[in-house]
Amino acid sequence: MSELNNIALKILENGKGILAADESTGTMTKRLDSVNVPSTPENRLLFREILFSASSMSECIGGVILYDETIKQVSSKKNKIPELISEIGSTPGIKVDTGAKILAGSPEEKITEGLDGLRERLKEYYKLGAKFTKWRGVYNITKNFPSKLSIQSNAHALARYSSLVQECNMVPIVEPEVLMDGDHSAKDCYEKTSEVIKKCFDELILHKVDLKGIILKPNMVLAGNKSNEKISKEEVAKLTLKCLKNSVPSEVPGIAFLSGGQSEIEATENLDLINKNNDTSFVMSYSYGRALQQSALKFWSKDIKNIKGTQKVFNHRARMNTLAAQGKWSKDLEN
Ligand code: 5MM
Repeated sequence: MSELNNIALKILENGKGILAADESTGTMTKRLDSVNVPSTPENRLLFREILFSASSMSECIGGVILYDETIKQVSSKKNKIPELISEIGSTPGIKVDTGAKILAGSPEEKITEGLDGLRERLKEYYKLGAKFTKWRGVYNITKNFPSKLSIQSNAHALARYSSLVQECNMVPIVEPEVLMDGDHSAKDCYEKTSEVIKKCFDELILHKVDLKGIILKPNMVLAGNKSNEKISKEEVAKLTLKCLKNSVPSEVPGIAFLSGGQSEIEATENLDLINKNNDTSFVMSYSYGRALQQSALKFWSKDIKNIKGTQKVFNHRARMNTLAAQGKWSKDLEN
């Protein structure tokens, strides 16, 4: 099992983070629609290949989470995408859940599906070159939610997924995302995130998952995006660290935050403050989707042939986040 621990540590070494490029076709289509680029398989590949061949990939991006479509595509230079990622010095990974669906028994909540046939799919992804995987559970905060049912059933699914992934010699990223949508307070987010993460680890342990061979991908502790509460960056870092210190077993080698709808700068600034104050044994890095890609996508959409320019925008964001993952970022570096 130490092999899995090595993979997890390598992905997050020296401030490296993860590029979450695993948008399903539906989500990627929304992203491309928002910048008026047609969502064709060719365009989805073109944008992603530009990122995967950028120079920051070898210094900053320890792992890339792919979607089923992308892991099977071939680059413009006729390289298989996982090979392109490995050759540049990063690690290919794959999203293996099949999405969040209505939770029977609590229809306003979601349960993530994809366990049926997972063992066989994992073998296929492993052969295609994947070294790690991702599964995301989602939870909403309202007066009555997340319910015990959603907390329990998503934790169970994350644990069954993780156990199957380790059986296939890959590192599972465990992503329980407590959404920032809503008017809840940071205190509510702190409490619910703690409860959700603790339940995940209860189930991971029950399913005999080797905690040294996983990466946890949690949300930061934030006030809801419709809340009037003004919480400082310092408070976000303090509450996030306190939450993780109290709910994550010390064997876990690494934590890679999702950005969850924060702006690019917010996601970098919060990560930096978390690291400047990190009094835990955990590596605290990033596994960002939107917060790594937004500006690059916007730039690219103006001229989809401008590869160098797009890579420059992406390289900057990746470098800023890698500095933040070491607590070495400052606002003046943005200019
Ligand atoms: C990249 O987006 C992933 C979800 O895609 P689908 O909704 O299409 O399945 C998502 O799981 C992502 O990996 C994480 O939420 C992190 O992304 P953000 O944008 O929150 O950093």
